[in-house]
Amino acid sequence: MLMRKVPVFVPASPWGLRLPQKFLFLLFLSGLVTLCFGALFLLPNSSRLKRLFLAPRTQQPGLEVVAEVAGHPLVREQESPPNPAPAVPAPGEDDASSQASARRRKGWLRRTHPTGTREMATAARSSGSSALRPQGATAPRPQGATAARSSGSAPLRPQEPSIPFSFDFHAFRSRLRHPVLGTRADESKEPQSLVRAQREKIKEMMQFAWQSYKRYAMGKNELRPLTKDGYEGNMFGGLSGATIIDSLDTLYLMELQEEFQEAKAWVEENFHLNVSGEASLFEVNIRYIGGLLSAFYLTGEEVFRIKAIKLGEKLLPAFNTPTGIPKGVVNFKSSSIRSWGWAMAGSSSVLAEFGSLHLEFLHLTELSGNQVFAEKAMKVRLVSISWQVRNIRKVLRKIDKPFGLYPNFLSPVSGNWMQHHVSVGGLGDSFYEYLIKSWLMSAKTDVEAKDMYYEALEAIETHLLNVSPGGLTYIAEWRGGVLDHKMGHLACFSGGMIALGAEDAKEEKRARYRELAAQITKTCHESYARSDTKLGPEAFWFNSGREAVATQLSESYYILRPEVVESYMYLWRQTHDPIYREWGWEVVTALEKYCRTEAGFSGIQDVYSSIPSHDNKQQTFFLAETLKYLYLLFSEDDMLSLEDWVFNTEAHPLPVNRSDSPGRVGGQL
Ligand code: DMJ
Repeated sequence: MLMRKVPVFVPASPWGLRLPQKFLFLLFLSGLVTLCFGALFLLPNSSRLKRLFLAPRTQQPGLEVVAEVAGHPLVREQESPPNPAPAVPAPGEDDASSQASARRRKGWLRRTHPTGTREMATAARSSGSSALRPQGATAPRPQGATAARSSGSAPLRPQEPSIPFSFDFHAFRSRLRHPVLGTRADESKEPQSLVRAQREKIKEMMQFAWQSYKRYAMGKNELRPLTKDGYEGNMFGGLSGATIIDSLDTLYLMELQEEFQEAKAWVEENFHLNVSGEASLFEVNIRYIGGLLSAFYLTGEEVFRIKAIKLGEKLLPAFNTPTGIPKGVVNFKSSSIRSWGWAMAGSSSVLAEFGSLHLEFLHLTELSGNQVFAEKAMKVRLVSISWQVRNIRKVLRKIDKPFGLYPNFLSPVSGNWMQHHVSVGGLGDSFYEYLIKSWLMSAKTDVEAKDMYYEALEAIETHLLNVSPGGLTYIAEWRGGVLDHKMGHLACFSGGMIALGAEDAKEEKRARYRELAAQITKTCHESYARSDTKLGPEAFWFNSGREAVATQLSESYYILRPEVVESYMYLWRQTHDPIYREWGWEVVTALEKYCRTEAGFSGIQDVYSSIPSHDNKQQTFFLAETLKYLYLLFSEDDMLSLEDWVFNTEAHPLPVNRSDSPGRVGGQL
C-alpha cells in the first residue's frame, strides 16, 4: 500500500490545508483578483462599477486652460482648450449608424431626458410626467406642447449614472415673463376683429404652404411648386427636410396642431444625421439647429434637443483652423473643411457666416452642459461649444477695423481681412444682428457684444448712411472708401435691428436710432411700393435720378424673402403705428396675387412685371420667417414677447437666458 509521506514539520492548517496547497490557493486567489480588476478597464465608461473604482479625473467646469490662437496672444478661456483637432463622432457615426461610442453617448442623453423617441415620450407621459402647455394659453395647443419634462419627470433608472448636468425645462418656463403664445386679450375683447381675420388669413397661407410641401415634397428640403416635386439643394450636406425643421415653430405658433405633429413625427422617424455631403456651416446652423432649438424650447420635446446637439457636433470640424475662425463648408463624412470658392478664391471666411453662430451655439451649450458634451462628443479633450464662438468674438475684437467698419471677408488662416468691402446686406448682415441679439439674449449681461454693436453702428452711420435727393434714407455699401449707392433686400432687416437696439443705446442716441429705424424701413417699403407687383427687388439703387428701384433685370427678382416684413414687425412692436400693419397687409395681398400657385408659393423673377414668371421655389425661409413675422405683426405684443425671446436670423425664437448656466455669457471672455 502506498503511503504518502507527511513531513512532520508542516502542521496542517485549521482548514486541513498543507503549505503547498495553501500556496497554490493563494496564487489562484491573487490571480482571480488581478483578473477582476483588469476586467474593470474593459467595462463601458458609463458602468457604475468602473466609475466607482476608476473614478476619472476629468476637468471640472471653471478650470482655466490656456490656449494659443495663431497670430494672437494667449487666449485665456474658461473650460476651453486650444482650438482642437476635430473631435466629433467619427465620419458616418451618428444616431443611425454609430456603434460603441453612440451607445456611450446614449448614456448621458438618457440621463437628462425621459425620451429620445416618440414611443419613449409616450411612455414618459403615461408614467405621469406632467404635460406642459404654453402658460396662460386658453385655446387648445398642439400636442407638441404636451411634452415630457426635460428633467425630473421620468425617474432615472437605477442603473443610470448621474451626470453633473441636467436642463430643467420647468425652471426655464417659470422664468419667462409672458405666456409663450400671449394672453390673446384681443380675441376675447373683439372676437370678430379685422386684425384677427388678417391673422387667420396668414395662418391659412401657412397651412397652404405646408400642405403643398407635404403633398409634393415631403422629406425633401424644398418644394418646387410648378413642377410639383421636391428639391434637395447643395447647402445642407445631405440633410433632408429643411422645410420641415424651418416650419416647426411657425406651425406651433399658429396652432396648426395636426401639421405640427406631422412635422414632429418626421423629425423623430426620418431626420437622419448619417449623411456625408458638404454642408454650409451657416445655413445648417441658422435653419436646422435654430429650428430644432426653438422647437425644443417651445415644446420641451427631447427629440429636438438631442438632434440639435448631435448636429452641432457635426459642425465642429469647421472651427479647426489656425485662428479658430471657422471655414464656411464642412464635409460631414471626412470632416474636411474649406472656404467657399467665391469667397476670395477660397481663401476667406464670410463675416455674416462666422458672425452668426453665437446665439445657437450658446444654446447648444446651455442644453448639453459643456463638460458632458465635451467628454462624450469630443471623446478625450474638453472643449465647450460656446468657446468656439467666444473665440470668434475675441479675434474680431482685436483686429484693426478700417474706420471702425467690418469688412466681409477674413482669412481663417492669418486672421486678416482679405479685402475692404463692407455691407449691412448680404455677406455682412447677420453679424451685426447677432451682436445686439447676443446682448439681449444674455439678459443684458454680454456687455462686450453691446459695445461692439454700438461701435459698429456708429461707424455705419458715419460712413455708409445716406439720404437720397428724394429724401430716402439708405445704407450704402462701402468698397475701400468708395460707396455703392444701393441696398440689397437683405439689408432691409436693419430697420428692425436698429429699432430693437434703440432702447439700450446711450440716452442721447435713442431717439435718433428710433427715427433711423423708421426711415430705413420706410425706404424699404418704397422699394416695394415702386414695383408693379408691390413686392420688392433683390437690390435697389439710388443713382441717376432713380431711387429705390432695381436697375437691371438680374436684380429684379423676389424670392419670398422676409427682411422687409421683419422690420415692419419690430417697428410695429416699438411704435404701434398702424402704418406697419397696412404695409404688412400690402405684402400679404401681393403674395396672394403674384406668388401663390396651385401647388404652393413661388418666388417671382421680375417684380416690375404684372405678369411675373415664377422661379419654381418655395423657400424654407418663407415658412420660417416671412409668414411668421407677418403673423406676429397681426398679433399682440406678448405673443413670443421680446422680453423673453430673441429671434435668430432665420426667425427661430430662442429664449433670453436668465439662468446661471454655462451657456450664459457675461461681458468678459
Ligand atoms: C434667411 O435665410 C436668413 O434671414 C439669413 O440671415 C439671410 N436671409 C435669408 C432670407 O432672406
